[in-house]
Amino acid sequence: MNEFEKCWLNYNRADIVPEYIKQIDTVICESNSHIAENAVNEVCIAMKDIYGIEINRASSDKTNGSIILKIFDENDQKYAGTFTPDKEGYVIYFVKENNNIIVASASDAGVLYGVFRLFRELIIHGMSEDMLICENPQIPFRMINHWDNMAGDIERGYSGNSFFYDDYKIIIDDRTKMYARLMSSVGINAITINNVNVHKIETELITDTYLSEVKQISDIFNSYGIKLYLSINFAAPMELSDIDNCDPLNEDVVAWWEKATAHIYEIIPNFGGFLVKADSEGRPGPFTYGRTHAEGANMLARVIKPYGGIVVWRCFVYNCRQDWRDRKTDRARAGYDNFAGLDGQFEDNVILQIKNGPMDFQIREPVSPLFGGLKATNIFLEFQIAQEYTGQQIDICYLVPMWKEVLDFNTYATETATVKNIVSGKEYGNAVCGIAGVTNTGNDSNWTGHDFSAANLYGFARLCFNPELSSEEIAKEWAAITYKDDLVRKNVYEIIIDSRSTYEKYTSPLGIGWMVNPNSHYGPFVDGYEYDRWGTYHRADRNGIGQDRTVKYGTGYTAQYNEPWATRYENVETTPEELLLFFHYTKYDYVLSTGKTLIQHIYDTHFEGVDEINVMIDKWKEVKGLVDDKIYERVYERMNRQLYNATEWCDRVNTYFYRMSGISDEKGRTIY
Ligand code: GCW
Repeated sequence: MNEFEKCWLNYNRADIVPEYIKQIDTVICESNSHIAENAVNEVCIAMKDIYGIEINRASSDKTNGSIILKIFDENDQKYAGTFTPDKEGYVIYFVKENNNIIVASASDAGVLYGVFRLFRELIIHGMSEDMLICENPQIPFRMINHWDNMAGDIERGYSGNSFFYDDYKIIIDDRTKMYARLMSSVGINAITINNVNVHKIETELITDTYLSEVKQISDIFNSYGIKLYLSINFAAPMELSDIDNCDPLNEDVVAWWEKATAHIYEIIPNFGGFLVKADSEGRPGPFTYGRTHAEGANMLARVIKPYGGIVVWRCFVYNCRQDWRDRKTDRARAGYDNFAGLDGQFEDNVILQIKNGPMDFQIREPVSPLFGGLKATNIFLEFQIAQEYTGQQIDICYLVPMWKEVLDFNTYATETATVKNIVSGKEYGNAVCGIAGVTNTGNDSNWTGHDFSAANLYGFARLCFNPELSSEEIAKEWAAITYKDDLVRKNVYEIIIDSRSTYEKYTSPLGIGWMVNPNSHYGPFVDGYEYDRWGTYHRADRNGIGQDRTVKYGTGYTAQYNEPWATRYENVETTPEELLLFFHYTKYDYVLSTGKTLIQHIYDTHFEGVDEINVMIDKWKEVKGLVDDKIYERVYERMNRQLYNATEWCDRVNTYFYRMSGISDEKGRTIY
């Protein structure tokens, strides 16, 4: 087993133990469920690690000096005012007269979340006598997707190998539990443990070959309030039986799924459901049989419904065999073209999972128009916490600001249909909706490769719990619970807070995307995908650059948006400038709102991006000696790799456009 650290649960020892903490010597909890036991354990761990105080569990007749974990009742209501916690919400308050701290919820899972929240609060703000924290999670499903393969590698994994699998075997050890603690501490309640690209071997995860071990992981997850889900292979009946097709309307296929599903629930009664990538990048799906995605998803949904399971169906369906000469086929259109027409046709336990943008997790994309196109369908929003196109956990790129933009985006399906209102269920009144994140974890000792990438994992979960939190609040919170020293907290905050903008500056400009090395997706290669089949073109020539996605001259993509977006994106003048090249072919001498020409903007931002990394490195150097040397060195090493990468991006992009356009940098800096 690789060594592992505790990330944001590595509670730092407090220098001073406050009086109210010194008075506490017991934890009281009436429930004996596994989740409640873990809540009690978490109180003991935190008291010991943070304050050096060993406490014991006491019976409920003890009247003072306790942390009391309980099911919410009228007594708590007196303190909570008009607020009532739901099953995953909590109320936390302090009763001065007897020095008790109360954590109350409608369920044990909510109590557990409340315990984690309590100690976060104590570390960051300390406690006031009138402390009252009332919170319900805003998003019902807060899901993590692993792209882990049973061979042990992770698709787009940048933090070592899988901690779930090694050499086709399932691993269950202390790390599994630590992982469940970490996820539970920030309110994650659903996890898929295998890649959406389900190979032959992972197809067998739903069979007796692996089910009893999957159950063990599920039990650990359950004891922290998390349900386990599996990615499945739509062609499983073909892979695992004699049936020669996977047509969703074939009775034999349906019967096969019924039997397989009944067996899964026999072994794992609390199994969450299936995640499906179908007809996407070579995966099997209903299209082969002339069936729609509604027919495909509904077949599985009906099979799993009697057990309370759900089917999460991904909308990442597009033609990945395009011809670069063809200017009409537009990958950005694909999600909407394939799914908007199916609105209202899905079973109520089907959820469509939509990537935040219409392409593929680039540093800048518009919000997928599909969010505004589906009004009668359950939706999960999919983010990529793993930094596939955003620096691969070598480059620092704090993604929370980008996710906030997506959540706040108003689709104008109605006046109030922001993405966050849709995925929280507020907009259309549905309970089955949420956010899923492709995780950035692996078996590296610090879990996320770059120490600062943990801020993305943490931030993702915090946003799922409360999308109203600001990027700044989340970054500060994470830095405060991760690091003890004030200067370290401050400098780390300053390093990460604008790092998304820095990354954008030195990579692909104004929403154009890609320009990366094919396959690896790290490092610059301006024409890397330009003549390829993936449909990701920048179309640069000697006069300008950009994709024309207008109705008038281009692919017609802008029409997929509701008004006023459709008109705004259709016209160059009203297109948000950061997305200019996503929507319009633009000449190099086009003047931006800053007064700069497009070409000068490209040169300037690229040089600025590199300069900003140098500032980040200086800030890190200031904390040498204030963090553990091992941590200092591994972060420093990655920052230098980032500097190298940024310089390479800057020089290649600038040189490329200088050679294309023949226009010099007006500041006369070196372009090769
Ligand atoms: O962007 C692509 C990635 C693939 C990934 C796919 C997807 C799991 O490069 O590695 O496959 O997205 O989201 O399905």
